[in-house]
Amino acid sequence: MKIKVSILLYCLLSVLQLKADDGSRLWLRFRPQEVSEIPSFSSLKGSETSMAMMEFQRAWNEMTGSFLPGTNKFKNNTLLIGTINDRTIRRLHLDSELLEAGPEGYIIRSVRQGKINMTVVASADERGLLYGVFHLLRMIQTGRLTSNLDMTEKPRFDIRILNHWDNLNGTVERGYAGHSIWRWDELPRTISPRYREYARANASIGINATVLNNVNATPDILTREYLEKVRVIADQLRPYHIKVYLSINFSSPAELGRLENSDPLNAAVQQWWRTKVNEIYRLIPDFGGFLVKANSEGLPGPQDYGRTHAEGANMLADALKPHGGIVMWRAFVYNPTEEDRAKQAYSEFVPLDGQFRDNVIIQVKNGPVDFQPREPFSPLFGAVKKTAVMPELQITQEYLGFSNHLVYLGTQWKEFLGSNTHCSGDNFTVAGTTDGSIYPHPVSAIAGVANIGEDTNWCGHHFAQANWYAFGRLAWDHTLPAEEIADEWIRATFTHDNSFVEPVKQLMLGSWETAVDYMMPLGLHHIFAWDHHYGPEPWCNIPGARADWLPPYYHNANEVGIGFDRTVNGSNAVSQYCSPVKEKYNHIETCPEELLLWFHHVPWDHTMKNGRTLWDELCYRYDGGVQQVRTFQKVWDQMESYVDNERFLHVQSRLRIQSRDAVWWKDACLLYFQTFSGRPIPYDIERPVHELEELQKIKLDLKHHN
Ligand code: BDP
Repeated sequence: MKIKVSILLYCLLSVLQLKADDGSRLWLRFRPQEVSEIPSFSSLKGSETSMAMMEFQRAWNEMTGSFLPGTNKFKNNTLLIGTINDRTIRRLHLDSELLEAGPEGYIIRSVRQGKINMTVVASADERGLLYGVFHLLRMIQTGRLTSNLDMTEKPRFDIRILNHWDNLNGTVERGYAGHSIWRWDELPRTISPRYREYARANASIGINATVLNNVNATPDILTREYLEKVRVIADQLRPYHIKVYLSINFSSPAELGRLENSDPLNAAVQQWWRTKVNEIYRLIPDFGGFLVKANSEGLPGPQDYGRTHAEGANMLADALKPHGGIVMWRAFVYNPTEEDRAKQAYSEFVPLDGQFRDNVIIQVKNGPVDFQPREPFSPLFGAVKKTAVMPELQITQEYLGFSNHLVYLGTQWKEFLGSNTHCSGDNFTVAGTTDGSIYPHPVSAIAGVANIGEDTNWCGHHFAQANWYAFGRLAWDHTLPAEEIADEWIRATFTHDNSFVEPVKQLMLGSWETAVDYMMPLGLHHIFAWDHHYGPEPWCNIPGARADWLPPYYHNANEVGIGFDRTVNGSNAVSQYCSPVKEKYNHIETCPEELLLWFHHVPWDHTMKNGRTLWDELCYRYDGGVQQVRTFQKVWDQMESYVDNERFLHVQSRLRIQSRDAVWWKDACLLYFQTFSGRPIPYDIERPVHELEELQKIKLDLKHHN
């Protein structure tokens, strides 16, 4: 009877536990029922004050209700956590391996001393030790801890940085998870506990840097008042080894310093920056540097004074150099000229290669246009050789359904990072040309535009957390398969029960292609609604607006066909790629169908590889996307018993929105493009449920998202 009561109580408790999860703990969940198996560590040896040790004990406490006892005498199953400076670690003769792994690298190894088996986490530096401990914890969560561990890890990119597009008034540009986590109005006095939690979450996936404010920066961020606030945030993030960077406005000398201009060749301007940078480093000695959006989308820059991007970047680089700071200079530039927008960044930056200081990195978005659901890689990757280039990914889902749609981006980023540029050699992937392995530079980096806000679950959609996670994991090691990352994340975030893990993983892995299919299949791009970018508006035509901000510029639908001719007969954007990529994209027969309408204007009756006409294939792709989201709903509903109620219902309701939105996209695009193709929608696919005129009237008021 007693046993029965306790079993009942246990079941009740687990149900209650299942019910109570708001997602705020992200993937850092270590309660006994949340980890795969609690390891049989008997004691712990290491420096108690290190952050690595504290994190281990915090997790152990969550797992077992107590702390792992410290020891001076080794017992079987002792866990050793220490740096090269620890006597016990030194006795293991790992020095050369640890130095080789570098300050952020680490070793996790099972060692045997006499009759005693131990697990060792060791590093050359506290930073690596912390990453090593988080790796150990991940193995515990996901059931990968074994008794014959032998791994050495070090990050592929030196700087793994989040870009917050957060404004000083608390709004977040393209943010869909509530207000900014930086509470500028309360700082520096009030310190939100979220700052530490944010740093911890980032450190747990290897992120080591963050830009606090929007690339569309106001000069105010450099006032003393704001720098005092930045200092407090930096102090909060430092224990987790996260360095702070700031976006700056190029006109700051004129606007804040009241100088006559902000010309980078003006000695007074150069002096202003030097003084400002010195002030910053007095407050924040380990400050990382500046991120700069200049002469882009109306922002000021060196070209306002007839100077080049290199002259602008170098002026800032010179001011930062004595302190070890760097400049991340964005290549996201385009103007309403005759030149195809997709070509402009390359035309601007390739001729400047070699003119930048060695503490400047050019930050390039993954695609040549702008974070579209699918783009080919930007031709700047591989082409710029003498200057360091860093990829910029968008974690926040500006063009992928905000925080309403479930879209796992690990697959998109893998496609991009693995793209072969063929510049200078056969195996010159985007990842290889940026991580320092092919073109060595003093520093390598990768950035992700953050999807983090004040929402309890941090990212709006519970599954959007997976994209934050995947960014960190890929920045650490871009060779990790998207599938493995999804697997880890699901086990850590939800449960390690395979009946949940497998179907949910498949759903995640297919979710990006699904979104591409119901939004912009076959290389279509930039056909979303004006301004807020949510929902379809392929017809959008705002009188007086720049052509390259309007969808018809990109899809060019007419009676003949659809797509942007970027071949040698069209805008010739293909010429910016190295051979044989150039030829592959140029010929309609060899151009991957996923990018067909990106590079070609294709007749409606063009025969696709599967024998369908282009028009029919377009219809089947849109419909396929819709059907896939319906499948996601079915899969998710079957997962009810594995997930706490709160998260289950939340995801369920978002999938309903996604399903309705997918139909909206499909109907809008097919009914609109049908006005050009004049062909019927194949009769075996679902019929439209909207009228085109009705869809064209939709005007969402989503201004607050900008
Ligand atoms: C676009 C966004 C805009 C950003 C810009 C950028 O719509 O809000 O300011 O990119 O990256 O995608 O600078």
